Amino acid sequence: MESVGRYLTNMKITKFIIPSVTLFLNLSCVGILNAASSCSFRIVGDDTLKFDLKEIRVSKDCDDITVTIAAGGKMPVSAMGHNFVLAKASEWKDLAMSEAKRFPKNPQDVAKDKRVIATTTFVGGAPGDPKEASVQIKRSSLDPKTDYQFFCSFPGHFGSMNGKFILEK
Ligand SMILES: [Cu+2]
Repeated sequence: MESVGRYLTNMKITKFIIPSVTLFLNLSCVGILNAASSCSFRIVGDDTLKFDLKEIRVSKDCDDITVTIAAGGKMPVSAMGHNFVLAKASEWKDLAMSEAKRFPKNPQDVAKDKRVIATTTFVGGAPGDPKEASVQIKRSSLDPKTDYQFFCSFPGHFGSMNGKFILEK
């Protein structure tokens, strides 16, 4: 009889603990998702030279910004690679043209240009290609009075693969 009593007590505790833990986990997940969705951006580049985002709006509450570039097509990175490069709006076009001429496949080479504020590696859609690449940017390292632009530095892509990077005030 004693063991039945203990069993019933355990049942009561379990019934109380499990819903509490579940509620806590749900609340935690909502918190994490909200924080992540406002400061993390995912851009998909496809085989028709298009990004699915034409602008990125960064909330003023976000200091740690993450941008992920993802391959949405099937073509290989060597023929249809995409990356995310951030530059000042006043400098991005000249930068894009010089990068297209040089075509550095190594993102460290892109970053050597002083006009590059942030860059990811190239992604591609063929088997074995990196499908996603991310970069972190500190909002505090940017000037809210300056206009910024992002683009893909693969030769021939920047004309259609670009967008505004807006710091909300
Ligand atoms: Cu591209």
